[in-house]
Amino acid sequence: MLTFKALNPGIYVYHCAFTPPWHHIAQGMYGAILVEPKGGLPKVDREFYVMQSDWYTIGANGDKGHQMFSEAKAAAEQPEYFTFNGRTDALAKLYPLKANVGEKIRLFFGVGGPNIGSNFHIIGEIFDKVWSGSPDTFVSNEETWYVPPGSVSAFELTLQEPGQYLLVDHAIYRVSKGAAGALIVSGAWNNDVYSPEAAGASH
Ligand SMILES: [Cu+2]
Repeated sequence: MLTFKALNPGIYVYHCAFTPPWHHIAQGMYGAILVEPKGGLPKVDREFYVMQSDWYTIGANGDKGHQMFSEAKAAAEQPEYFTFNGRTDALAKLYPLKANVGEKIRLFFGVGGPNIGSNFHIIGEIFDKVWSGSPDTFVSNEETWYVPPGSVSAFELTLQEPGQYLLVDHAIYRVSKGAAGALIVSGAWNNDVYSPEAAGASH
């Protein structure tokens, strides 16, 4: 058994350090750990955890069947796939994030890597607050925020309109390799904010 005192409030990456750690990290052996300040973080309506990864297979993107790991592609930093939460379709199709118009959302977005940081962005939204490190120090009104490998940042936002919002790495060709997810927001359309109503907006 192991015990430790979490002394520094923030949101962090943990990962396996077994030799060689880069190989274990490349297999997805990491996660996010939240250390709340005394008394906890301010309450929000929804919290989500998303982690981006880059994957190196001997086969090309889209090849079927079991894919062996390519040490050469990993060393060259040429991934075949990017994923949010472990699969290219995890948030895009299988488990989209869901919220309602007007809710306060806190989204923790991290990068396990092993190699490639993310330029995190939600298409159609400005983040109210972004913080890396202490929750006491934050930036307001950001649209894209760099999250390096081995780090997690927190994104606080409220959606004013219903619809399907796309989470992406804004190094945008990575979307074609899987760096995409969906946030589906339900509620009434507000013509005051955006008009006319977007086609396909959900109610
Ligand atoms: Cu490991």
